[in-house]
Amino acid sequence: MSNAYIIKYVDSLQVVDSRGDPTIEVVVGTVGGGIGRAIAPAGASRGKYEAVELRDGNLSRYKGRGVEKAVGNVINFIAPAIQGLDSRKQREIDKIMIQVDGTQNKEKLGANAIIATSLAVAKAAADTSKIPLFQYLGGIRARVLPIPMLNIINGGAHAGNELAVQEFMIVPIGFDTFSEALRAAIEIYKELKSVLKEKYGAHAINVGDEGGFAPPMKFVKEAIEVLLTSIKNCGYEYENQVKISLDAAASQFYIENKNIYRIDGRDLKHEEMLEYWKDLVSEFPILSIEDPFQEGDFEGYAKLRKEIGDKVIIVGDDLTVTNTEMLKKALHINSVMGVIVKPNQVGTLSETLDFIELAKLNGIATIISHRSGESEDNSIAHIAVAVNGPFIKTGAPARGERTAKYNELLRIEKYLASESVYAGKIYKFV
Ligand code: 2PG
Ligand code: MG
Repeated sequence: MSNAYIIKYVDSLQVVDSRGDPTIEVVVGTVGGGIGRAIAPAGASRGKYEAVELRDGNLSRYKGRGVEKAVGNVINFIAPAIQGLDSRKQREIDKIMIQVDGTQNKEKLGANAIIATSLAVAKAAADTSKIPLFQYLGGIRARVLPIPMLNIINGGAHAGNELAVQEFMIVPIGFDTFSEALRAAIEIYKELKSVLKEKYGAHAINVGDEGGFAPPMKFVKEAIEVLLTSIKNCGYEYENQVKISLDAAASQFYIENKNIYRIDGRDLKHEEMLEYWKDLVSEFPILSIEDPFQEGDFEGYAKLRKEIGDKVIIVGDDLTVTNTEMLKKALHINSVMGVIVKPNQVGTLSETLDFIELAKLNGIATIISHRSGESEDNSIAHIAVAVNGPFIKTGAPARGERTAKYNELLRIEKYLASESVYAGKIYKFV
């Protein structure tokens, strides 16, 4: 039994994320000299049932957005509880943090403190073994490079425009390798810039939180049409090569006291919203729609799935919040065909992997995902390959915090060489 994996120290500090907000970094070191470093991301369109991101609330510093309490929690409570343990005992370590926290939603220590530690522990163990994180997590099975969903037009809570739908993504499915798929996406992203500039003027090429353009548009169809034009101008086919995915993030344009959805300058009742999605799907080559209704509406998702599930993947994000209990509820009434996986929504790596396992066992597609507030941390690229895809969503192919993930996937593909498989080649699309 080697001592090399024993956790020697756990340290933490406040760093800054891609939106200019403070966030927490945790560093874990093992006796064998392994080092793991992880940074918590942060969402803007957060689900109601996500684990709690602890912020200081001290308005005289960082307008209340500081995470010094979370940093203190790592140093004062988490470090003493896990130092001296074997870093490979991920489940045990995650359980200890859950116990030390003692709340349902990790509000005491903060899910940001816990997830950064949980990921740093895994990275420290991988580093001690001198193998990449994806192999440490996935072993010899890990070899499928995920299909990227690239958000190249930003709306909703991520942009200063009038688009109700939050994300308009291109999905390069019909390619032989991840790098070729990414190449196509990059070409389309650059083409979109020209198309937007020509049609709407220079101010249309400003970007939103995830690196996609945030043009002054109001209508969902308008955004889809410029995407299709850009795909076509690049010489790609949109039925078999590059598809479109949407994240409606509908809770953001749902007006609860009136029970309506405000989209495209109209107020739609539930039934009308359902018809809206049906029409859109019959008109455009849409691969998936994430959060088409507000987050409490498990039945609404199920109804839509029944109507259009033979054509598109209905995806839960705010609905399922990387939480196995929520996914069980969704499975029970057939609400979703795909789920977003965000480690910080639940707060530990082992709970994230359990969620992925539950989804996979039930034939639900997993989309490992970034948050709108990100950093150079590339853990999700490794998790996506560790669990063999099928999808990853991590923004536009631009801005360092987004390219950190794409670049890591390029490195992993090169590392795996002929062992690697692109998920687009083996995934069966609806
Ligand atoms: C989403 C995410 C990531 P946020 O809704 O899927 O794109 O946004 O991190 O703001 O919740
Ligand atoms: Mg979402």
